[in-house]
Amino acid sequence: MPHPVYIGLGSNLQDPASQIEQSFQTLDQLSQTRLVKHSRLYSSKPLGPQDQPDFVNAVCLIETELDPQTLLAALQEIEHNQGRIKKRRWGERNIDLDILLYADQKLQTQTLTIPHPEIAQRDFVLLPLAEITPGLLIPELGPVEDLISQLETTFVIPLALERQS
Ligand code: ROI
Repeated sequence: MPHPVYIGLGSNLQDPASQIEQSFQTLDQLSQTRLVKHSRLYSSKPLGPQDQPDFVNAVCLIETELDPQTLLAALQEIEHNQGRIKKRRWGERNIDLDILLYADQKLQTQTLTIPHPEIAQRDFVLLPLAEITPGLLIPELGPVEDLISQLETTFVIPLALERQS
């Protein structure tokens, strides 16, 4: 039985929008996996050092038969194949793929924590999540909209809108 899994995508180097689009495609081609839907692309102010470009963020829902560790390895391979550049901690990168939620599983290993430990603090994750699955329940934390309402001002804007302004 395939498991529903939410993936967060982020990029702020080397044509971020195409980096994200390319990862959507690759995820859909992954073995035992299909892309169910993805959010719009969002522009967001960097969390961390401010002397770096704005990010493009998105999330997608996949269905996969890969277990969490195998999926993590597959995501790392996608990052590697897209020529993952990561300049510094909390710094700029050309592609970042995070497992946000894996069905309703909770998991904590050396390399992987599910749900993603920062999910409740990251508007650039929560807003696209609420777009594709309104009312999504985050294990232990509640509906995604409640988490969004607890965050301060947001600098996360759908990319097409930002380009118009
Ligand atoms: N900031 C934003 N806005 N979006 C990200 O995806 C992102 N990813 C990161 C750090 C550098 C912490 N900041 C980010 O890894």
